[in-house]
This record gives sequence, structure tokens and C-alpha cells, in this order.
Amino acid sequence: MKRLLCLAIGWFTVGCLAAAPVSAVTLDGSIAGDGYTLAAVQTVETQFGDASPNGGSELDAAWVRFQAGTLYLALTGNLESNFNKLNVFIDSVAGGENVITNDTASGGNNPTNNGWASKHAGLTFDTAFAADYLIILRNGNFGGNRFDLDFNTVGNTGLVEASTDIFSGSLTGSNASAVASGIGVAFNNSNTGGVLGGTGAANQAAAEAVQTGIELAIPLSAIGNPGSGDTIRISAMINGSNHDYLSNQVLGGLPAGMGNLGGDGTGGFTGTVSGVNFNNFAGSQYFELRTAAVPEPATLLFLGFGLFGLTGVRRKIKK
Ligand SMILES: [Ca+2]
Ligand SMILES: [Ca+2]
Ligand SMILES: [Ca+2]
Repeated sequence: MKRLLCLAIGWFTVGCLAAAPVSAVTLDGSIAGDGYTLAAVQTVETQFGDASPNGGSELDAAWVRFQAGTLYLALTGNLESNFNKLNVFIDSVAGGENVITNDTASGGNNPTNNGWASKHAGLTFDTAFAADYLIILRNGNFGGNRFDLDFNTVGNTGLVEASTDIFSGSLTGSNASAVASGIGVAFNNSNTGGVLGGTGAANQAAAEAVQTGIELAIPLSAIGNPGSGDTIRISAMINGSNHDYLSNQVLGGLPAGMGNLGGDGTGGFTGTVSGVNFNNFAGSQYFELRTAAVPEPATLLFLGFGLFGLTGVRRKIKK
């Protein structure tokens, strides 16, 4: 919450300054000091391994901030360095796919990059969600440590951008513009707190307390230029390294008690995730934000108030 700092000289209140403006977001894989707003908190423990910090994957919370035409999205937690996929589906414009179709080589409408569409064909989002874009993040060791990011359209093949080893030989790091659309990403995998391993209800206070993980800088121009007040919906989930076995780490979260979704929604392996239908699980497996929901802090608002209008403030100061 913004606070007003009021200046008083003797008996005269001369004006109010907005609290020091929140500084620009630092793309470093941490939400600390960035002025983020909480958008979603994990609801269920992870069945993809409790990271300590390596050896597991968890999505603890989602944090957002709009700044200078960019959507900053932080997904706190961990991503195991075994090329498991963190898939971030974005519904930011009209149209898109509520049920994912195959790639164009197999009768669908999606690009073939990373083989994701052929594994997702049939996956069904909650009714209100129709994906327009997908960011795929993964890391591991294949000819050296690397972190890769793919960005593509969903529902048409208009855009495919794939970028490998964006942290120059490291599993973690920061890259202010990883692909041609200008999407930046940073990853800090140092979290050892957050949710525990299992299928029980998440400790949401612990999940909310996690400061590090994936931090994305997404230019609104890259996702169809949603306008002021438009709703953007995001469904983030961790999948296996072949896009064919969904974990139980999804934001918005799955109901407590849910284990990995696998390919059929109940943990079974089928070779694809086509049997997953998020309408079968209580709650929304997406979270939403409005472009105007997180207004920029005013930069050094100086409001000249007369003595008369601020008697209340003066009384508070005098006390
Ligand atoms: Ca940061
Ligand atoms: Ca859409
Ligand atoms: Ca649901």
C-alpha cells in the first residue's frame, strides 16, 4: 500500500510526498525489492521432488507486476535440471485454444517446435481459458549446462522462437532478451523452503515466503498487446522432460490430495498428456490479472495542500 508522507514545518503542513517509488524490477530470479503483487499460491505439496535446492521441482507462488509495457511474472520455486519443462500458457487475447490441438504436421494448428503439441493434443483447460501463447522453459546438461527458452503461438503457427543456452553455459542466470520478441528470463534455483514433498495441502505461508525461482519479463507487445484493463490469464505447470507426464505442480493450484496428473489426469503414463482435463479438478488451474490491476506507483507526487485541508494529518503529527 502506498503511504503518504506529509511534511510539516512548524504549524504548517506544506504538502505530501508519495512514499518512495518502488524501483524498477531487477531481472535476477528473485522477487525481493521488486514491488510484485501476489497472484497465486500453491495449494498442494509437490510430487516432483522437494527441492533442497536441487533434485526437485515445485511451483510455490506466482507474482506479477506491470511496468513500462512489460508484464513481469515471477514463478517462485525450483525447476529440476533434467530438462523437465516449465510450461507457461498465456491467454491474453481473444481466440486461442481451450483444447490443445496437435501440430500442423499431424492435423492440428500448432507449431512443431520442441514436440510439445503432439504430446498435448487433447489437453483441456478450464472453460474460461483459451491459450494464445506458450513459453517453455527447461534446463539440464547436454553437451554442457544450458537453459533453454521457447516462445510460440498456440492455435496458429504464426510465431516460433527457440533459444538455447541463454545463460551461457550455466543452469541459472539472467538474460534480458532471450528471444526475438524481447522476452527476458532469470532463474535462481536456491530455494530450500516452500512446499514439502507429497500430496497433502501445501503450507501456503511457506510457499508465499519463497523469494526465488523463475522471473520473466514479457513485453505486452509479444502477447498481442492486451490493453489497459484487459484480463490476462496464465496457466503454469511443470511437465516431464518429454512433455508427456504432468506433475501436480500447477498454478492456479490443484486441490490438496492430488498427486501427479501424468497423462490421464490420475497419474497414469500414456505417452501424452491428452487425457488431462482441468475441468475435472476443483478450482481454476489458471490465475488471472488485469493490466490495470497493478498501477505504477506515482513518481514523486507532490500535492500542495493548504493548512485547512490537513488538520487531520496535523493532529496526527502533533500527538
Ligand atoms: Ca527480481
Ligand atoms: Ca485467448
Ligand atoms: Ca479446474
